[in-house]
Amino acid sequence: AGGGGEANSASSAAATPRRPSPAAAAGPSPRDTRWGDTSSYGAKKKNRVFCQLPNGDWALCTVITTSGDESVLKVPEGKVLRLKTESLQPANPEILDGVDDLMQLSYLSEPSVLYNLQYRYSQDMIYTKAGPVLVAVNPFKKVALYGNEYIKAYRNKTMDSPHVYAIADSALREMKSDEVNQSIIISGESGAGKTETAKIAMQYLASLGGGSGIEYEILQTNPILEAFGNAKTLRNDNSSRFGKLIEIHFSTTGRICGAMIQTFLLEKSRVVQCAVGERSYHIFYQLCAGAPTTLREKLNLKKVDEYKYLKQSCCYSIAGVDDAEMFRAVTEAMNIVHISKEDQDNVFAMVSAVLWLGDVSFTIIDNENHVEITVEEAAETVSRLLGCSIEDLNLVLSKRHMKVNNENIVQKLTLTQATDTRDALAKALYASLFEWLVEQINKSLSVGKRRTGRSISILDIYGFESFDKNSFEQFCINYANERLQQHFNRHLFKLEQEEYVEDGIDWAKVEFEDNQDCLNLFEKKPLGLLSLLDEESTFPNATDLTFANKLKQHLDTNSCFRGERGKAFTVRHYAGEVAYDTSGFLEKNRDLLHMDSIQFLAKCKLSIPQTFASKMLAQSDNLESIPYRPSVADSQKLSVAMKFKGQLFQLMQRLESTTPHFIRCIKPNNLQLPAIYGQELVLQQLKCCGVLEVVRISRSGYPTRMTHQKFARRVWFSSS
Ligand code: AD9
Ligand code: MG
Repeated sequence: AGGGGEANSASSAAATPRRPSPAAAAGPSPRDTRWGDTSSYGAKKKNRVFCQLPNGDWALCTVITTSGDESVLKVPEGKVLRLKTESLQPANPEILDGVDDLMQLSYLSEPSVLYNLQYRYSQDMIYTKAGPVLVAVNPFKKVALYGNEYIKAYRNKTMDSPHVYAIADSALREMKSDEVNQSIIISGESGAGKTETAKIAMQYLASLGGGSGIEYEILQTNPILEAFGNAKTLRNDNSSRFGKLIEIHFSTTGRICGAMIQTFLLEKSRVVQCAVGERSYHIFYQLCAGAPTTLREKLNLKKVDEYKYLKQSCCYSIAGVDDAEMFRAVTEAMNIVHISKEDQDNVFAMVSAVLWLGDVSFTIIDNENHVEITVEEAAETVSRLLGCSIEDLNLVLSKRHMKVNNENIVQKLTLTQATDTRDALAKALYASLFEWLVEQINKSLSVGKRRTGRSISILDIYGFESFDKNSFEQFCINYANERLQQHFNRHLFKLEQEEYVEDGIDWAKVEFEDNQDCLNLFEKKPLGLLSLLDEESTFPNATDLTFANKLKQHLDTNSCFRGERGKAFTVRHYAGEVAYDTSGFLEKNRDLLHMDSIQFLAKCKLSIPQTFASKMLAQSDNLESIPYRPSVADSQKLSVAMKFKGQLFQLMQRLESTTPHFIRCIKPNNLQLPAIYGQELVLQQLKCCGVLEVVRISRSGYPTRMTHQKFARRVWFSSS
């Protein structure tokens, strides 16, 4: 660790004028506490140590005797163990048990960090500081830490233990005092608690900055976006299938005056395809369960287990969730954000149309497997709901217009092609609906002329993902996480250390994992993952295999890349290696909606898809200019990966101009159950999100810095 032990602890004590911490009371100055430093154990003959149990967990135990290189230990359940002394890790003195900032620990080893978090977790103290970062361990149960009393206590500073409220409060204060926009960046694995944490932060801001009434509207956007963008997955019963940035705007007097929401990469495929045990988007189930009789009849709703799209995953309900009740909450929220009754009817017509579209079946009409739609209840309902003729529906699903050698031809579709077209249409309908909803919400929350330019943004975006099988979605998500990790690194490590050097502070550099190489692997032109993917996506004859081979050919010397057998490749991410299977990469990246489908939607009477398609058509003037996509709109020229990259760059730019506050959510078990703390799982997440590094570097650094001007201004304000 760095050299500035004593000076640093002094500076941090001065910077945080809070009640004396257990660490300060205990006295020991946090000197050299390198990882795995066991030397001090033998030297100081501490009898409180951590030993590793056969299952790999660390346990706090007491040394009974030490002879030679072995020690006899008493482990928690009273059992006695004999272990090599060198395998033991010194534990902190009892007085440091459960300190609220990991920086206060004398021994900063992995077991002591794990133990401290676990100690707090077992007492429902789910929040802990790790230097400047807030760590939140998901309790998977109601904890008595929220509500008006707590909000008041944090506002009045009568409470100062780590909390999302405290983070939101600093953001608010710093926004006002420094006149700089703020951001709260929440990350963590699926199910770690990001969305809940974001809502808790929003509640605090709404409560402090409220008054105009718009804060209530802002809070009500949550149930709407969750209904349409969240789903039950194997990891989380309420998993967000999109990334979200909400920018909350404040007036000069510090009142909330509006908000703007940006969403990232909704997982469209879920609408038509969903793994066993998971569900599609909540709204499908909510509508079927909760629609009042008249609506039910109008939309010809069936039971959820009667729709093909919903049936495939054999999962219809979520323990403890009443979909009918949720439906009422969602419609109420829509009322509050001024989505008119008529628009709501259109929204639900689309939801029902998507479900029925999945049930549209085909009849084979010749021996080449060409098809026509079967005219029955499904097709009839879809055409009625969308406001199109059965003939048009049949045409769009069974034929395709192509231009070959400058001649227009009509191609008949085979069963597979027709089914794919149908599913693509369902996905496009749903995606346009989601986009439309976000647009409406933004209109309703728009700041307009009230804008003062001051804002707090909250980012709730999917964390790093590494599964047995990783596809295009994980590829994009993990790329986003590399970008965010760099932002985190830059703020907490790089900029900080560069500043010390600039200020001429005697400073031993602390090493941290820089992920620039991995980002280069993704972003370099023309030989980076994204460029190569795009290039390959433009070749009509390219396949996922030719893409994989291309990667291997150009990137095999890159230290962050490894070609695998067949269609796979591995990327060395900051959070670990991930093997991607390129199956479906090209198609998902192109994400084409055929021109016929766009024209079909533009002709429909239902307004949401109609407007969406007309917009796409308006943007596409020169179709011939895209040789590899004979019949798509220009607006689709940009591939999914490139669009996403553009969004990310814009996001990073926006975040760069803010003061960031980081919250790292930790999932203590994969069972979504309270009171279970899996050390290995927690440790791996702490490593992934850089928490251990942050503690190490912050402790050996100078946690609070201010310009002279800012300092003077603060002192002047507080004394006047
Ligand atoms: V995903 O990437 O969207 O799949 P998140 O957003 O990280 O994921 P989420 O916020 O949805 O996770 O939390 C998962 C579940 O944990 C929630 O549905 C709650 O049941 C539970 N949770 C999370 N945070 C809290 C909390 N502070 N108090 C109580 C919580 N329960
Ligand atoms: Mg979420």
